[in-house]
Amino acid sequence: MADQNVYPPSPDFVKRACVQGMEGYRELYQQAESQPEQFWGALAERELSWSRQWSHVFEWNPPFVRWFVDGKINVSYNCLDRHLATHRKNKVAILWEGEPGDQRMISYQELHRLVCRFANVLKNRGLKTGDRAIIYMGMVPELPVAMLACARLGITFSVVFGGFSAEALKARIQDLEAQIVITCDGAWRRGKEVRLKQTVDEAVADCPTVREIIVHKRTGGDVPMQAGRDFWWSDLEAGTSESCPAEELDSEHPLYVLYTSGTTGKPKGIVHTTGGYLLGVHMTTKWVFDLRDEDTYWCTADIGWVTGHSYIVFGPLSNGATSVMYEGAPDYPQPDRFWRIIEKYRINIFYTSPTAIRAFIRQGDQWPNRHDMSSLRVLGSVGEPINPAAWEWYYKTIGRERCPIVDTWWQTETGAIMISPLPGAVPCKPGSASLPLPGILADVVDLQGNPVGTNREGFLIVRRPWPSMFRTLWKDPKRYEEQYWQRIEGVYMTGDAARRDEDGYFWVLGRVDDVMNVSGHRLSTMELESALVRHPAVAEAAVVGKPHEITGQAVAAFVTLKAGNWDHRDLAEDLRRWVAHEIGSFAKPEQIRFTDALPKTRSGKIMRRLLREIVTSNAVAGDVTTLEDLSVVTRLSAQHDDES
Ligand code: 7RM
Repeated sequence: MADQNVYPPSPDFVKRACVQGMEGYRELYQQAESQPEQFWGALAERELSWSRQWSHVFEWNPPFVRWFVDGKINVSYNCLDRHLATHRKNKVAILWEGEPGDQRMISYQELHRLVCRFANVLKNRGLKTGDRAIIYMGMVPELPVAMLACARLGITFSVVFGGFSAEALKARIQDLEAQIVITCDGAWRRGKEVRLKQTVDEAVADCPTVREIIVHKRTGGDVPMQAGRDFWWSDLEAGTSESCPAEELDSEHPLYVLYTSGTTGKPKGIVHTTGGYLLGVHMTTKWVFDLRDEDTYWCTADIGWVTGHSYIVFGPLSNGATSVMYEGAPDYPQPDRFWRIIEKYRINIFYTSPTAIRAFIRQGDQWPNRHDMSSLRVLGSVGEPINPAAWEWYYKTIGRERCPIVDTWWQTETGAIMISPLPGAVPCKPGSASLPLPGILADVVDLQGNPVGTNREGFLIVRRPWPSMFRTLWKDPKRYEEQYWQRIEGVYMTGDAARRDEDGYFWVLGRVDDVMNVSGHRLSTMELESALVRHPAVAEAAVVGKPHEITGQAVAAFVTLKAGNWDHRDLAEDLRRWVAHEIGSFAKPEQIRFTDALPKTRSGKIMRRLLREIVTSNAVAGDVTTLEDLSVVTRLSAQHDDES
């Protein structure tokens, strides 16, 4: 710890920054803490366009909160219409590059037109405020167009990541009781077509609420269209009006639901609403990325995850930024695709994940070194803790020691960035997300809610509601209350462990529950285990995260089999395919070990902690006194890695 590097912003950077120096940061933080109503009220008034003023800034009936009570606002209006009366009307809003190399530069005027026309399509199909849409598309501009069109009308949407299988898609459509699915024929990934419409067809077979499917043509692949149910986007759009007034929506109208893994097999529908969410993503985009009007900004996330919602679509567009969107894989056709994009469009702000960074490190410095990336000014990281070695590489090899790195800690639930350096204010320490943003009263506590001491490990919590926080779980307010607000009375429990150092910096250590993080995708052990035991050969399964150089964690599965004559090698392959089918390919176990028993406590709980030790070090050093049968562990530790 003692010889740890600290990187303060350069004096030049500070001079031009939106929040300047530690004094600037402290002043904002102090205002937000001591007078939250005035602080957020003034920002909402200055930064957003409302069609009706609110009566109260917030109303806190723990654990439920409402922000900008009685206010009326529209997210699509704030991301589009209000820029049309400014110098931004012909500015590029979405700068898109397809995987095959095609390009589109869509100005704010043009994006507004596309959104209005598609909103009219939805209206013509009979959809209205309060209805629900599922969006299952690849990374094409029509994806944000669909989101903004829904937002314009108050149709609550849920974007489902294109990597999810038909089963996973079906569960989300059913839970949301969606009337419509918006999709593409396919998407390009590493030169191959991912057939999205085919997956939708499989999924909707069991979804009686779905009346229609709208299909945007991206790949031109062969897709069967069911008459009366399936429609091409372009056919419906032909001849529709370019004008569509934005609905004046209640500040608490549900904007979207995003499903995320919890500790049970059933994914949770995180509900985000309108006014507070927009203010949160708007302000954090400005503060954290130090966004300037002339910047070209690129967040490499997929819009299927919250990072894409908040920091490709709503945060940047609300600020009138140029947001870059790339369709395909980072290593296609070669490992320098990202660096080519940075050079070609002179990207100024680049926001990616530790998983991606670790993959780049492995490919070698020759790939970034052959590109001119001097346009870069701010680098960002999100999704997992970034290990100091990867941080240093990112700083030197990508930022050429000129760019602050904002290590942004937040969650699907928090809606917006919570803990991160402000690049012109807070000195960076590699591996630490540093200090909480204004209005975020974060702390590290024990189970009684008492702060633990300096450098002590504890639960990361937040004491006060903030504008962009989720409001509830879709159709499950009870689970919302129990899971997030009652474990430690009266505070928001993040589910992460953390410690604070002598400077008050937060070091996030990872999840305290049984949730894994593979390539920045959240996966619950329960979800994976329930998928595995649905396979006819499997008796029991236990899944743990195994540290992985590139993806952070990889899925390791321990499986006991039903009686029968199984060929382990074939079966392991079959189980991987099975998981890909049940959840998605990203969830495939890297390692499957067959065993005759799982280590369990006397009360029958699988001791995943021991399995974690086994996959990490092939030995068990921790406490085994609650174990029912010690020989199980001895046998498992003696097995080799590839013994499947
Ligand atoms: C944005 C996002 C949330 C979980 C969170 C953490 C982990 C995310 C960081 C991080 C350490 C970071 N939403 N996490 N960012 N851990 N440092 N900068 O990732 O809902 O999908 O995941 O991800 O465990 O609780 S998420």
